[in-house]
Amino acid sequence: MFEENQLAFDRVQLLNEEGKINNPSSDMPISNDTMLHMYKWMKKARLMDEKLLRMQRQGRIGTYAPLSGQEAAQVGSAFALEKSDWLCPSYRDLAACMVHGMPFDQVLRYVKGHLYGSRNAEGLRMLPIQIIIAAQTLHAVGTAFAAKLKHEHTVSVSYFGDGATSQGDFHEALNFASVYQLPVVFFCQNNHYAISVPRKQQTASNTIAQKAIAYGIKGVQVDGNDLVGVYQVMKEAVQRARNDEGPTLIEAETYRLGPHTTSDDPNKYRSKEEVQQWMEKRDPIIRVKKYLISNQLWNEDEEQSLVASLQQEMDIEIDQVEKEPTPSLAEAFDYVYATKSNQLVEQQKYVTTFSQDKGGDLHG
Ligand SMILES: Cc1ncc(C[n+]2csc(CCOP(=O)(O)OP(=O)(O)O)c2C)c(N)n1
Repeated sequence: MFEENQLAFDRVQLLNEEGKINNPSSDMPISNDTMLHMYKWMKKARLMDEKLLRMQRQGRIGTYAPLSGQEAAQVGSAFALEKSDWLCPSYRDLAACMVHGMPFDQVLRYVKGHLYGSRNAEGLRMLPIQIIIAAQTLHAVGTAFAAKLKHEHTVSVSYFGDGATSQGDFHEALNFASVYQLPVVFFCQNNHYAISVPRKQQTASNTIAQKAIAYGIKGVQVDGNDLVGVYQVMKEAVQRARNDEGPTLIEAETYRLGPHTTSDDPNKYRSKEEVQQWMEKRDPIIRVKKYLISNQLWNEDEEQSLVASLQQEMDIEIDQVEKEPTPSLAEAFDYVYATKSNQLVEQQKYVTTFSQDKGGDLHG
């Protein structure tokens, strides 16, 4: 008979809230240079998030799902991947997508709802950003299964939230990956809410990591706001997968500072005090900055010039993407299937004729 307390998990944390390493005598898994590089990515992600939120309010992009608060989880984990690994993201994982190689101008097309916003550059091993909750857990299993059959040493990573663990897809994915010992890392960002449903109402299990036990795979719980801890557990999980030692479920405990999307008001389902606590004490960016400053690797002048140059870079790219012409409606039929069905050919013909009747303008 299993008791709940037999499933206790140690929560990995290397860099604490004060920006100090918990066990300074142990080897740091990241060099100082890499840490600074990762910090710049986290900063870029935060600034991008704030910018996109403002752009949504101005009606320049569509519904947006902010990632602020989850930068350590996304940047730390994506840094542990090789470019040849597969990334299967959800709508909130734009920082992980960018670290893996999605350029900012493509992020802009995606958030604008541009027809080609989900078309990845040649060679980028990233599946289209998933809105259907937990579907990407199965997609990662699919790419990992293919890699195994082809004897490729690539790993597939699925990014999803705590809410996704209530979907059947999640359980099917863990089961299949475990039975076939596939090279997959299931990376759950437990940000404590699925829209307005709190983690406690999502599952009665003590942790999400413990769900791994039922599937016979390794489970790890990590402080998701600790860049160094996340990197370390992810690196180990990726290595295990690459060595044919099977899948891992990682629970990165983090917090979404903003709304679920630009369509909801989080004040309706959580207290200001709770948010404030996470912002002041556990912000993943502040913690890394403290570490860098106290180790003389960074200072306020450098911070200011980084912010200014990132803002400028983003503004230039936003301006360019906003000037791009809107694709025609007829093009929307071109990439649905490799070979168009008769019905699609017909519809495309109709749309093209209709648009010519209207002088090429379908929007007027
Ligand atoms: C299959 C499916 N059911 C419901 C929805 C509606 N929906 C959109 S986001 C969301 C909550 C997801 O929460 P979680 O998995 O914790 O991810 P988070 O948004 O916190 O990153 C739901 C239920 C959906 N997109 N897909």
